[in-house]
Amino acid sequence: MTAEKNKANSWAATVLTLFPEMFPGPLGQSLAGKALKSGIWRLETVDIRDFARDKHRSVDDAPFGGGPGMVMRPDILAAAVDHVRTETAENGTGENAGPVIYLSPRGRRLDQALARELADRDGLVLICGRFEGVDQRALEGRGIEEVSVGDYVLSGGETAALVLLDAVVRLLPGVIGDAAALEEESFAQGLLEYPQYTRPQVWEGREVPEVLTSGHHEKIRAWRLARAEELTKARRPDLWDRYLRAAKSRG
Ligand code: 4GT
Repeated sequence: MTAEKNKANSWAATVLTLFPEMFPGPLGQSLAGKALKSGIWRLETVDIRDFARDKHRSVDDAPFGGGPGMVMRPDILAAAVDHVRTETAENGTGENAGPVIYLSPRGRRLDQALARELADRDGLVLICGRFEGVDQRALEGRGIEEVSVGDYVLSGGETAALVLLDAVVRLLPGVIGDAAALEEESFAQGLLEYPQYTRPQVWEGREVPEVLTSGHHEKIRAWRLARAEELTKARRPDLWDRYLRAAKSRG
């Protein structure tokens, strides 16, 4: 496969934002950063302000009905979305840009299952809101989906987009070199991670659980599963219920 074809086929994130300099930010480091440099995924930013038409390049206006703050204009945002969709349709690869997602506390909550779904697409178009958010008509008019990274309020969608991209990019084929690391996660599917230990074997009088230094791989596996189950039951009864129901339906 040529480098050109490889590039055309790599997973692509397009981020629409008023702060393009926030990207790749932390995703330029470590695992995701290496994968970005090696072409496993591509990142493009689109400055929403480039689609403003007046001399002040304004992208927001006061909310109809009154109230505090400003709202992102639907015409400017839609022009930016249309530009991205037209570009990906015309780039000769026949590739789809993937779903267009507005990061918002109202959206479907991001979890591992959603991260996997998104990693299986050709890419993503992410819209980062600022101010009091975007005009509702832009979301409806362009069939934009919504995803939330959790039940709290952020001052902008950019940090939410970085969280989503981190969760998705590490699932792309070839990003985590060690296949065993991903397999280990699926072994513990639906459970919190078991506790980890490394050297020194005794630290401030605290010892590493003996089984972990025993070399008995089956015992280690059983110990880790028991700890993962114990932790999940105690700290995340919601996950524990789901885990039990999944185990029962498997029989
Ligand atoms: C929370 C989330 C998010 C915000 C979340 C529009 C203006 C939304 C500020 C933005 N807050 N975005 N994606 N929990 N704030 O995902």
